[in-house]
Amino acid sequence: MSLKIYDWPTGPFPARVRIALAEKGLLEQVQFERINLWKGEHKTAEFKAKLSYSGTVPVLELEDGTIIAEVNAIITFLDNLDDDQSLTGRTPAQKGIILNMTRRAELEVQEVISTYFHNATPGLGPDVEIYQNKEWGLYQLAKGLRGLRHFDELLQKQPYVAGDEFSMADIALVGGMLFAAMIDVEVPSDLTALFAWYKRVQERPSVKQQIDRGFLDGSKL
Ligand SMILES: N[C@@H](CCC(=O)N[C@@H](CS)C(=O)NCC(=O)O)C(=O)O
Repeated sequence: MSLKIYDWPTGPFPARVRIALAEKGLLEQVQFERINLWKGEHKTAEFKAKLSYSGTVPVLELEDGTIIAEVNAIITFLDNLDDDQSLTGRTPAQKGIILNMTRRAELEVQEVISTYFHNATPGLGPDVEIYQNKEWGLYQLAKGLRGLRHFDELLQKQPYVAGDEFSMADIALVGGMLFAAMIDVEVPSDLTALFAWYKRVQERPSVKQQIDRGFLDGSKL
């Protein structure tokens, strides 16, 4: 099987798909094609028509030309290629809880930090950021910090974001931590359960590889 991913190598959203690929032993089967976000290649009419109407990466293309965009959709596809749905849940209840907690990690952490980046910082530059609202961006940053505190409280009671096992929900929270690091959002040091969890998930080669990759191209973005 050969898979193609339209990618931004330093991006915290594509990093989540790389973690899932490594978990499923599929990293070597993927060809990555770089989309230059600084040049707005993800906002062209062609990209939106062929790959993702939302104008974001990553996007997966299968051998037969089938397109799957959105991190959770891509991870769900990858997790269903074998008989062990280790990332998205093996029982109906696990599937529900994992999706619930994955969306929570996105809505309360990664996506709001991303909104802060695109609205209250120069983001991807004036050619790409055609509308910015600094006040909204700062409001979202505060929400993201509250979200991290919520996950710290949750992780005082359970080892992983969706319960006893590592899952797609942990990958989503790692995405939030990576985004925070990339744009220098400081995670409060008193969130000790969150940091203990971050250390624990880095015992997995899939996660450690992504953190050790650091930020490519010599710059953070
Ligand atoms: N909801 C999307 C979000 C993806 C996303 O925001 N990706 C970033 C790359 S790390 C992006 O394409 N940003 C460009 C932009 O928002 O202009 C998903 O889960 O795939």
